[in-house]
Amino acid sequence: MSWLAGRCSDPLEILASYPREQVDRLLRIPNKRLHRDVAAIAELAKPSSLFVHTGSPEDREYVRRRALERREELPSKFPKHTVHFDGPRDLARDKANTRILVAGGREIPLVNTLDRDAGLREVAELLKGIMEGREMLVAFYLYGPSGSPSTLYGVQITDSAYVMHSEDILYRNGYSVFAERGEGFEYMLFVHATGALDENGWCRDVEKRRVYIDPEGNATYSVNTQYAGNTVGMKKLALRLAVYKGFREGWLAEHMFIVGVKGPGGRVSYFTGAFPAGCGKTATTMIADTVVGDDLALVRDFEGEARAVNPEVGMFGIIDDVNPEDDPEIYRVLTDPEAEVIFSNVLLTEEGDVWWRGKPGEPRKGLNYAGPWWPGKLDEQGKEVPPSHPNARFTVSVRHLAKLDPRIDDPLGVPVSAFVFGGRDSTAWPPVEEAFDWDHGIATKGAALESERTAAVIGRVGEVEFNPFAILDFLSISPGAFAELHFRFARRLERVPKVFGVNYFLRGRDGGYLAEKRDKRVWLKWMELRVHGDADAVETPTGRIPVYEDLRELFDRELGKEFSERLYEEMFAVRVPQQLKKLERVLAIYERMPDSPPLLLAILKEQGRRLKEFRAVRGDWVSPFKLDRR
Ligand code: SPV
Ligand code: MN
Repeated sequence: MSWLAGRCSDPLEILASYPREQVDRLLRIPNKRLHRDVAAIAELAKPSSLFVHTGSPEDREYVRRRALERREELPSKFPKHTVHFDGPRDLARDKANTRILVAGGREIPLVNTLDRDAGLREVAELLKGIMEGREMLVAFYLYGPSGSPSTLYGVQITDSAYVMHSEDILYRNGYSVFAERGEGFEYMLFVHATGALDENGWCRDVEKRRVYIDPEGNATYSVNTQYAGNTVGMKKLALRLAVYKGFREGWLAEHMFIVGVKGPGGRVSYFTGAFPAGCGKTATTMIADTVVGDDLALVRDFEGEARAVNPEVGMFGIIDDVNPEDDPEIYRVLTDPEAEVIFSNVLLTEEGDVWWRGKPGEPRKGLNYAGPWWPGKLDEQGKEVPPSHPNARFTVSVRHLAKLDPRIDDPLGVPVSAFVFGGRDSTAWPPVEEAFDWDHGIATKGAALESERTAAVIGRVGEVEFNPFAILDFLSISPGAFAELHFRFARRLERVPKVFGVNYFLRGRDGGYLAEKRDKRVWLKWMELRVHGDADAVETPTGRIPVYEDLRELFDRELGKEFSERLYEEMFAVRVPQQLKKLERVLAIYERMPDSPPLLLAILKEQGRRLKEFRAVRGDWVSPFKLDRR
C-alpha cells in the first residue's frame, strides 16, 4: 500500500461522494489496496469529479475529447492530430527536483535522493486540495505485453487528460487484467497533479514542481508540471521503480531500444541498445530491419536465455530535425492524417498546420511553446524565439511503423543476441567494437558510457558527460550497483549476449567525421555476423574490430558504397593515448564511489595495463592492418 493510502480513513465513504457509475467501475476491480489508494488521493486532492477508464474505445475517446475541451490539447487541421504546449518553463525533465525517496535520506552515488518521510510529507502538503474543481482520472496500464511474466502493472491517477491521452497511445490498457487479477497483486502507483495554471494554460507554480519516486511504496508523485517526462508515470517514473525491483529480483530494466537485424538466410537477430541523448539511438532504431521498441526494455532470463520485452507500444520521440530525407519512416507516420498523434511544443500555425524544424516549408505565424509566434519574434533578452522547441516531441503508436517487429506482443519477448552501447566520442572509440566477453563489455562499454556535449547543449563544447548505460537520469540505485546487477544477471544465462560499443562520431585527422549517417547499417550487419561467428575480427587491447574485407563487402552490399583501405585504417586504428585518457576518466569516477564492484574496477584497470603495454611495443597510433586476425 502506498504511504498516502495508509492515511486514508474509510475508502468507501470517501468514494461515495463521486458518481456511482465511476465508483462501480473501480469496485469491479476487487482489490482493496487499490480502492484505498484512489480514495486516499481523492480525500487529499479533493477533485470535484471522478473518471475511471475501462479501456473501452468510448473511454479512450472521452479522454481525448476532454483534453481538447480543457484546451490541454489544441486541434490541428487533421482531426487525429492534436498539439500540446508545456509552456516555456516546463519543457523538459526537472533533474534538480526529481528525487528518489530513501529511508533516512541515505545517499546513493550520483543519484538525487531525499529523506523518504520528509518527501512524502512534502507531497502530501502539495497535493492538498490541488484538484479542487477538477476531474480526477484513473487508468490502468500494462508495462509489457499481455500475459507476459516480465510485465509490470501501473495505475495512473492524474487530473490531466493530456497525460492520460499520452498513456492511452503509449501503453496497453490493463483494466480487464486488473479486474481479473483482483486482490493482492502488485502494481505501481503514479499520482500526478497539474497544479495551478496561468492564463496560457501553463503551470504557474513551477518552482514548486516536484517529482518524487518512492521505491519502497512502489509509487511516484509529481506535481506542478505537465511535461510528459515528469508526468507520464508509465514512462520514466516507472523505469526508476523497475530498476529498483529488477535489482532486488535479478533482472534488467533498461533505457534501451530493441531491434531486429536480418542476417544471411533471412535469420533475425535481436539487439538492445543504450545511447545517451544525441548519440544516435533513434537513428539506429529506425535504420535496423525491425523495431520492437525505441526507448525501454525489460530483460529477463528465461530458460538460460536473455529475453527482452518493450514495456511500451508507442514512441515519445524528439521531433526536432525529423525530415523526409533522413527519417522517411517517422516523417511518413507523423504526416499521415490517419495516425493519432499528439505533437508537443511544435508550432501550430493559424491555418492549423503543425510545423517543426526539419519539416519542409517555412514556419508561419501561429502558437508555440512560448505563446503567439511570428517570424523574427524576439524574447525578453532580444534573442530570436525558435518556431519549435529543440525538445518538441511526438507521441504516436508504434503500430503505425512499417518495420514493426511481428513479435512486439510476444509474452516471452525476443531473445537478445547483443547489447549495444553507443556514445558520442570524437577521439577514442572506433565505429564498432566487440567486447572480449560479457563482463568486459559491461565494464568498458556500458558502465563507461560517456557523451560529448555538442553545441546544442549548454556547457563547453567537447566536455564529456558520464552516463553509464545511458540511464544515469533514471537510476534509483548507484551506477556501481547497476553494473553489479549486469554481472550477476549473466551468471544465470546459458547463452550470454555479446556486447558491442559503437561510436558514430569519431573524427579523422582533418577534424571531420569519418562515418556517414547511413554507415550505421553496416555496423549493425557486422555485429549480426559476429553474433553467429560468421565474420573474423582483429584483436586490439580494447576489444575486437572488423577485418577490412568484411566491411568492404558489407559497404558494397548494404549501401553500394566503396570502402577504401585508407578510410578503414583511419577509422579502426588503435588510438592509444585517447583510449587511455577515456579509461582513466571513467576509472576515477568509479574509484570515488564507495560501492563500485571490485570486478568492475579490476576490468578497467586491466584494460589500462593492456593499453600501456601495447603502447610500449607499438606506439600511439596503430594501424589495424598491423594486428593479428582471429
Ligand atoms: C529521454 O529523455 O530519454 C526520453 C524522453 O525518452 S523523457 O520521457 O522526457 O525521459
Ligand atoms: Mn528515453
